[in-house]
Amino acid sequence: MTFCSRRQALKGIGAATLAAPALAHAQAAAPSADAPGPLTLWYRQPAKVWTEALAIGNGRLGAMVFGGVAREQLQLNEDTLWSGGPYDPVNPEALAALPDVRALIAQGKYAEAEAMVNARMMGTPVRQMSYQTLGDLGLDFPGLGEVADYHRELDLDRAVATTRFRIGDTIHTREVFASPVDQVLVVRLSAEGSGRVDVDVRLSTPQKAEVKADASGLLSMRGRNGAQHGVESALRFTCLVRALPVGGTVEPAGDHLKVRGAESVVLLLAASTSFRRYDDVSGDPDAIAGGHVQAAAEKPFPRLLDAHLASHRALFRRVAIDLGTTAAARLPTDQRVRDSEALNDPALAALYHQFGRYLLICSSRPGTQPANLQGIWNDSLKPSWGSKYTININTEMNYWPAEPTALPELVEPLVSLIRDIAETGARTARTMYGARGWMAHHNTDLWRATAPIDGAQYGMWPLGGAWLCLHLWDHYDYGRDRDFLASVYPLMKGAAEFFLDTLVEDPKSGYLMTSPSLSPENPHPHGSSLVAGPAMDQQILRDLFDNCVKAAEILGLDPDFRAQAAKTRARLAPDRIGRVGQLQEWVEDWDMQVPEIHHRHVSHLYAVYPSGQIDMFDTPELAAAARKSLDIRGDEATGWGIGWRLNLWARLGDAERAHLVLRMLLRPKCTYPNLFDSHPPFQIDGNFGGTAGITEMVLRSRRNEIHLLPALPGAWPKGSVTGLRARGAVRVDISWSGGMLDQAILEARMPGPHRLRLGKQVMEIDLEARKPVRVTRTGGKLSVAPL
Ligand code: FUC
Repeated sequence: MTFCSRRQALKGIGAATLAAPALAHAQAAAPSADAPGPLTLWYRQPAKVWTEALAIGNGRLGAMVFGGVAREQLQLNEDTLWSGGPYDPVNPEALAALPDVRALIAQGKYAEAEAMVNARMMGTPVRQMSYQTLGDLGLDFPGLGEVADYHRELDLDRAVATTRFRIGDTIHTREVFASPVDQVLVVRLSAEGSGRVDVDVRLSTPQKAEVKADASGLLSMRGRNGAQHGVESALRFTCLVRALPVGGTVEPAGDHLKVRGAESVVLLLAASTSFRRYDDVSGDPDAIAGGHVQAAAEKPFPRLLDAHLASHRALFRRVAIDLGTTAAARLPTDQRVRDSEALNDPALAALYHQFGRYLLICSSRPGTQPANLQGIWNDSLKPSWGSKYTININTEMNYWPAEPTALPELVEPLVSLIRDIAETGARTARTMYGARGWMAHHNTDLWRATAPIDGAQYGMWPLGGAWLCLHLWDHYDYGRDRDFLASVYPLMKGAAEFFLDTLVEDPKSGYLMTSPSLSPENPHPHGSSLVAGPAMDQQILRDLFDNCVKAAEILGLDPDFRAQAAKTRARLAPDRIGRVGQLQEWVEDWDMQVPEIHHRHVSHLYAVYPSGQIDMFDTPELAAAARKSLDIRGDEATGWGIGWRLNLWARLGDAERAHLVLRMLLRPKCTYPNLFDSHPPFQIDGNFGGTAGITEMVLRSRRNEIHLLPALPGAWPKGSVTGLRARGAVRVDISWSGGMLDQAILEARMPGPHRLRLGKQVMEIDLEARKPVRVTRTGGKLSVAPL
């Protein structure tokens, strides 16, 4: 059952009968026998604030659905509506300053180096553009009577938000979805009983725009984006709404549409901007939005819904997860979050896992923009951190769940972004550093800006593009599509070439190092963040050079470059263990003297996760040092910081600590009633980090090793997961009980050798293509047999 049936609604899901305005003080939530299934977020009152509203999206169009009764609000987004227009922020003065900055760093004059970077190397402007709201669809329902049996929900399996309530003998149902097939938001308002749907349909926006309803019954909002930080406005946008009533009338009323006396009405909303590429804003938003509305209007509602469901489920249903169910699962979602520290609610972790997958499906589909700091959901013109792409952790974290939770297609927008910044970043590499290849600093935006921003202590970090390249390799490694690898290899090579040209030799050790750089965004004890060769840089570069060498070998290309990459990799500084046994964040052993010992970033632990360079089995001393560093840093952090810690504890094999940290992530401090991750305010990376971390607790895939149940906590004694992916194109299903493996099914798309690990047992196996095997424990021993 996906939402309460009509009969249940009439019986009364909630006990109280409430006048619409009184809904804000909804009844206390008791467990409900009629609670929807495990993949549904549900509530007994409308959203009062944005972080209670429910997110829908088709990758490009997004809406936050409030579920109001007399006034429904859908806050709208279109993923290319950002401020500004094409611009190049690279500061041509930077190249001349570079040797001086490097010299100051080499002399340990970090504060002076930072001042010089701020004065001579930062981007112009020193900020990037912001992702912005499109506005709101407002639905006013005049003359509604007393409301009973209110229920609203978001069914993750259908990607439909539904609000349902009774007035007298009439059940009012409002369904909203964002179709990835028809590129429209679809709203169906219906009344079953003697009542009818009367609604005034409005569009509004804080952008500069004009709204009007024409004689044909089309409501339109046309406007321009705003200028920001001296970058002029260059985008036009159009949002259109057509109302299609059954058994009623629709007529224009100046700036809105009036629907009266309908049994039901379908609203189709389309939106577009003139954005085509980061350097091309010549699109025709009227033609695009008009085309979408017109095409959708020719299809009856069931056809629109069926196409939407099929497209969504083709992705969403690839993975199922069951971590156990307790009575808490029958509570409304807001109460489960509110009481999560007291409740034993493993099903909330499973719901959170699937919610992350849902959010990725809704915010990143082939052809759309990648999921930004808020996915696609943002109600502001000036969101925190511009709701852009912070590539010193946040954008990468967004995509951590994509490969292991079987959503590889959704990485396409990130790959496209990397292609774009390889172009803009080639200019930055040349102009700022006099180097070949391409690079990006710690942020980018719709216009693919790659210069350092925000101030030296955050922005002077040249590894943003290099880290993103890990996702190119991982996409290949999980799927083993050689053509894909061939298509992205030039991007990886270009990223590596930049460092071949810019690494400097440390006069003391002879190691090659990045300079200037920093360990994001952690100030060290010498009055600055700037340094040469922080640990994370070396770790990212080891991955980049290794992956370039492997890719070139697979593709049979570039023997000279391969040799040079391998030689350079060997000259990078190794990871070091410091005086309290911690993994050093910098070349110097400064970790215990930093101003912020509990800093939210854990950059030097990149080597543990997402990379696998440091590992309990292959490098136990370094893994112990990483553990020490994580302990020193502490588990408390902002949402994404906790999300990263969750993955790290799982990788380090500490199931109970990982579970503790997951519970911290699910607290109201980090999770809003609508399950959005709090920074605060909202930042989506923690959601994705949470999904990746829960996955990491049950399946670990590193090199050719498949580690079953690597960090299974006592709180999840029985459960199952199906459809996960391991490296080497392997599908993995696992079920367990009493905290022990019952069975795992492995099915590879490519033949290949794998190492299977469960507890202390290790087994080498060869998987044949499309010949699934069953893994069991018999007499305490692993055994593998054809299925
Ligand atoms: C990084 C983090 C901040 C925030 C921002 C968007 O700079 O340090 O906490 O998440 O990105």
